[in-house]
Amino acid sequence: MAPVDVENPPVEEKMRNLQLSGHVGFDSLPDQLVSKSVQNGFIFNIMCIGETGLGKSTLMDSLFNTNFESSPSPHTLPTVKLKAQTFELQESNVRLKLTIVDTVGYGDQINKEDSFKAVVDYIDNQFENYLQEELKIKRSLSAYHDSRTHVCLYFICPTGHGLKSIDLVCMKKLDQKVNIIPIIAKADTISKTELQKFKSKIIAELQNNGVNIYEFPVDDESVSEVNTSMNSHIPFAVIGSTDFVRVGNKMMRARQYPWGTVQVENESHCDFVKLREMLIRTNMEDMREKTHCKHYELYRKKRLEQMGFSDVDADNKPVSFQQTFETKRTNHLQELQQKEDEMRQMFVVRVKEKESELKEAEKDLHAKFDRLKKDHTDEKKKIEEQRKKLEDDLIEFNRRKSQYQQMGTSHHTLTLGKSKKK
Ligand SMILES: Nc1nc2c(ncn2[C@@H]2O[C@H](COP(=O)(O)OP(=O)(O)O)[C@@H](O)[C@H]2O)c(=O)[nH]1
Ligand SMILES: [Mg+2]
Repeated sequence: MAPVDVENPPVEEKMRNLQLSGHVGFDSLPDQLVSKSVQNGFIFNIMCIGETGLGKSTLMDSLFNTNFESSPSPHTLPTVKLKAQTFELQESNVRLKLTIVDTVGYGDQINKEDSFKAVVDYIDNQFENYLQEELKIKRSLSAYHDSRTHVCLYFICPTGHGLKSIDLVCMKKLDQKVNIIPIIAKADTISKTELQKFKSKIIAELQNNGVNIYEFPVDDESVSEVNTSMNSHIPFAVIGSTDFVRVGNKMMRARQYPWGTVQVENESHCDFVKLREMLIRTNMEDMREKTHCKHYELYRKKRLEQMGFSDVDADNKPVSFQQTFETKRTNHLQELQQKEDEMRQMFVVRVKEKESELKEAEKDLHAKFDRLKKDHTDEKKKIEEQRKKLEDDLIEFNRRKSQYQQMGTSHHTLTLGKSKKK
């Protein structure tokens, strides 16, 4: 058989089925994948949304059968804060980097209108961080700590009445961003018949308000049966506990009351085991995949469109990233050029204005100078005249003086006589 040119396959040739004459070995591909994944370890990020004291921390301890050592949060916080804690867990040879995000202060404010805002911002920020890493020239996605939220456990208060408006608003805001699994918290506080009604009411309310919650996938044959049945149990009614009681010869997580004991892992007591199976054993990978392929994809699309990128141009013709970039670059350069021209024109206008201003000022100065000069000449002339007059006066005075002196010597007696008369 002629070798197939892998890089330039003939376009019109259809895929053909060939029988192998012997064992080649690519049936080990799944094993290679498993071994690689085990080596890298896994990342899973859970967000717990629910009012303070609904048992979020206790449930996390119960789910992962450990003690995450969280301190109870007060009811007095002015705003909702997101607190993320990351833990390295290991079960046999599989390592799991688990991040638990807690919504501290959720529902504790008098005005609960903006409670969801901090949560939405947190989820968007994690998407943004991933997008920025993806857009880097030198990416290191394999070493990158992916903090995108894979699942959001929404803790519903076991009132028996239905959802609160804060629940509906928050879930509606999040349903395009994250896989939401609603759960009824502290399910030991609600009776069995009430619970069933409560569950149906919650589902009806979610449907009526168009809230899309996460559904366990039913397209994979190996899990479709169990997932279909589990989908009908949502919202799971769960119980958490940090206390253990001896059942037979095993220590079991349970809550003890004066009238009896509820076991966390007893399926006739609550849905805890169902939640654990679905969340960790069966669908963790699906949630990771949906986060990447559905929710992140949507975020990425919106953000790139915001930045002005698109797969098609105004005429609906496909454009490449490169083309868009080139167009943007040309537009930008044109804009710059235009701005520069504008600035140059403005400069010229300004210079002209300044020039005429200066000319005006020069003219004024000249006029002032001429005026001053004229004043000065006038003044000088006046003074000159005065001086001349003074000189004339002086000459006249001197003349008169000498005249008087002469007269004084010739009419001496007369002068004396006159003075005697006085
Ligand atoms: N009745 C009942 N109480 C619970 C349950 N889970 C937790 N609690 C109790 O609720 C209180 C608050 O729990 P915590 O996990 O700190 O709530 P968080 O503020 O949501 O993290 C503690 O006293 C827990 O013992 C439950 O399933 N049922
Ligand atoms: Mg807590």
